[in-house]
Amino acid sequence: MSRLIVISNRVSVPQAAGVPGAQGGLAVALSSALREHRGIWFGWSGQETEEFTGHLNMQRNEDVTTATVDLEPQDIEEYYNGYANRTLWPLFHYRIDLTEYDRNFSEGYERVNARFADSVLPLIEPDDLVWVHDYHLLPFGSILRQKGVRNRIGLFLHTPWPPARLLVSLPLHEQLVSSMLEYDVIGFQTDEWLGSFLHYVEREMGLTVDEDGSIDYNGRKIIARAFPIGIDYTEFVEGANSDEANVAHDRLRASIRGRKMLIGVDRLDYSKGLGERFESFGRFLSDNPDQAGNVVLLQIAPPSREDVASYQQIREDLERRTGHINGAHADVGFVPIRYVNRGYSRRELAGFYRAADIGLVTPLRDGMNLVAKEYVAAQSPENPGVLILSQFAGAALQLTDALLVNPHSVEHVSETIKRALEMPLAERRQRHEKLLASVQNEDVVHWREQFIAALFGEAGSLTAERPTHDHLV
Ligand code: ADQ
Repeated sequence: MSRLIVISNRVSVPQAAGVPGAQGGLAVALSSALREHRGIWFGWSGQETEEFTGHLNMQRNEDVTTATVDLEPQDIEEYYNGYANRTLWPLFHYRIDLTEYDRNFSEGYERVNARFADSVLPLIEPDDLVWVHDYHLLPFGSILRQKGVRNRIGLFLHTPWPPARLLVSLPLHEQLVSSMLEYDVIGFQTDEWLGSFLHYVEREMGLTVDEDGSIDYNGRKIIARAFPIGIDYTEFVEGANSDEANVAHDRLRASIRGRKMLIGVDRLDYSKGLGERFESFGRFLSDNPDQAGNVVLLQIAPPSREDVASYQQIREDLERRTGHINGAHADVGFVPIRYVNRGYSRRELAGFYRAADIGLVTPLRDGMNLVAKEYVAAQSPENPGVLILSQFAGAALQLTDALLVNPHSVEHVSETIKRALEMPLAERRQRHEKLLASVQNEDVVHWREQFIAALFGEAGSLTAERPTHDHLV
């Protein structure tokens, strides 16, 4: 069996389930794949060092080997805060207004990708499968190729891929995309992002895309395909039935005193549409004075990327909006928006989801959105809540039985909240049953097996000089 080498910006050291703050579904899924394949997980430690040495910090936890390196402050500024989070993240979420182009950022990005490649190179053996994750590492595969690595290498992009008309605003866009064509497999969350990518390579690069979606490039065939990510369903449901989840559920229900509750859980990020969500809830309260005092929105939003100015602005903006809406609608014993900036364990979150009558998931653009799937998985089938989901989340392509909304329209979202609150039990159950089947069947294990099978090499995707592997999975 081939080993699996996972490369991602950050590495999550495996922890036992149930530990407060234990890692999320992706980390759990990757850890179990690494365990099965005797693999290694490589990435940045999250730590700073004065001078980059490439020293690998190797650890073994719960049968998974992790290898991390520290980065210099300039690397962190230009690669992580710069090109990854000030250039690619906003551009990939269709926010060219927030996209910053700076040559130092792109140089830092290339430099850190090369440093990562140099560091991990001695760990790669000829038969290993290499699985690279996300927008931080798009050129990583091409750098490994330059260093003579002939292994199968795949990339999975967790974010959207922007339409070609937006992507061409990125200086050196063609160089970036060409570097991605050194992978054997390129995975996207949905057919929509895949379609944008294929459109770009056909129209901007003049390449041929075959019927099966594979791209002809320099005599090789690259598989480009959608692999929608899911949650670790089994682990999540187990957590949702735990004592910790029940305590969190009961505590929250008691505190809302028989009112109806909506829940939002998101990293504090402009792509999540939190400002628009608060405005929509405010509109709902204004349009339905009979409901004022009976409905609460709990928004959990842990801060992220605090060194980037646009993230500081969103935080201030949300505090202002919360104050404004609460000021207009609160009463002595009632505050309509509970806005909380901290993390919770996955089990507590599951209890909170179950306590909520409505899951309000309204990103302006999202690669997938796992919160929507977690909300569905946490509901009690006898009395499930209603999922309101943005049509611009990747998850909307699978969760078609949610109430789909345009998050930019405060009227539409406000009316949909009303509809969800009034939805009869029979309809809630019917919708939930279908949503649950999708979340359960297309879980993270399914995702990872599909990707690894494609990476392992489907017929026609291996070139003659690459080793053939026909003994895995
Ligand atoms: P994110 O943008 O981080 O992920 P999402 O898919 O919603 O978005 O995942 C967030 C995760 O963090 C969820 O598992 C959620 O439970 C957890 N979380 C959020 N707030 C929390 C809190 N306060 N305490 C504890 N846990 C919290 C990126 C892409 C998404 C894509 C995922 C996976 O932007 O589109 O779905 O990767 O590919």
